[in-house]
Amino acid sequence: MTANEDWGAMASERLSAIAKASEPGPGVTRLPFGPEHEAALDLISEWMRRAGCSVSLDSAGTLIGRREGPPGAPTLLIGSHQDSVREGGAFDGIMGVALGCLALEALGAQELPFAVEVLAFADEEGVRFPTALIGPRALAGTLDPKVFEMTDRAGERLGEALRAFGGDPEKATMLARNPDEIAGYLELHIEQGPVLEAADAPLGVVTAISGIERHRVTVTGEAGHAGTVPMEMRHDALLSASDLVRGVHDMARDHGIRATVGQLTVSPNVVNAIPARVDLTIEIRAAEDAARDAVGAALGELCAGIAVETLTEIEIEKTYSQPAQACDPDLRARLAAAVEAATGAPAIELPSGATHDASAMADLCPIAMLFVRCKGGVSHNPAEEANGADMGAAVSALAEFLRRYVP
Ligand code: HGY
Ligand code: MN
Ligand code: MN
Repeated sequence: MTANEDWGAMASERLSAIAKASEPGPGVTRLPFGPEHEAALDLISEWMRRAGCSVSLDSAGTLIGRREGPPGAPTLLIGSHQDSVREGGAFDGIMGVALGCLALEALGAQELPFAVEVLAFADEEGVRFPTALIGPRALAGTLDPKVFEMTDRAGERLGEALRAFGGDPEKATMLARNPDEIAGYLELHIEQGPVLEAADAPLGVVTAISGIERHRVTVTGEAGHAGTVPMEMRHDALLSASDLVRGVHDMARDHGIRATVGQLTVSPNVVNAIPARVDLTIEIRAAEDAARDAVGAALGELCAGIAVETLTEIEIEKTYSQPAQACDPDLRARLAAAVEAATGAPAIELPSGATHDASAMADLCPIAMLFVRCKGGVSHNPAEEANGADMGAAVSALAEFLRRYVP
């Protein structure tokens, strides 16, 4: 078998080549169902063929590389997403597809007692359309056909974009796999955080994937002249929103979870008028749903208190939620043993603050994730980087997992 560093070098080479399948500008911008996705499919298809797989595109736009097993044997799914955020990195998502193919390549012609499919999902980030995970949700049978009515910034419907790409919205809702035929789902992914680097560990086995909820907030005050209204008589929407941003931060910190006010717009947004209105988003994430629920429930009270103090009105509405997903203990143990065999060191275990395709695949089958060290913990950023040696170790660990695995 080729040494770790060879697989790592091949992974680096393939990922820098596919990074060019991007819109112009810093980093990688590869959204689903556009020319960049099309270009990426050609490269991924080649990776899959070199891994001994037959290649097909399913109706939800997922590229599938299948390596047959014995008749009637279950299928082990390995995958991640081909899309990126705008001006993102070259590893998030696509690295999991590349390493999955390389691990199969590393096995050569070795027969396995199960079939394997490598899956390149079209859309995990939900950047182009206000929804995500249509590929894994189609396989899990949890896809809501209403999402095909959602539109992107240019007004194109998701269903139209998918059909133009070679998919089929109607058939996509009939892709649900039979759980009895699926052994499990493994996802290799760059950590996107600083934990492995701080522990000087190349790889980590994920314990659970955080749940998420998102809220839309509207703060209504009163526009006024910046020079004539005394401070104590103002209904300043931005002052109120600032108290809310600080309150959300402190509450999350005190509850040991993560909260982000990622979007905020002020109106009328002029230098000499008191802000009349602020629209903002609050996103909270936690590896345990109870902690997230507690903070989510307390947001209403926080808003009410601030509204009274600042003489404004605050409306808050939950717009999205996704439960935390525990990784399967048996797959985790097998992955940890394979990591130890490949690296000579016990695997670090850690939760995932980011969500993944695995979050949706958990509705179909047992899931497990293997994290690869992330330089500086930087992700969703052109500087995102996983090094060749660590990726080589991940290929060897996954190949070792496949060699040992008996479903
Ligand atoms: O938001 C997330 O955690 C993922 O990167 N889409
Ligand atoms: Mn991402
Ligand atoms: Mn990702």
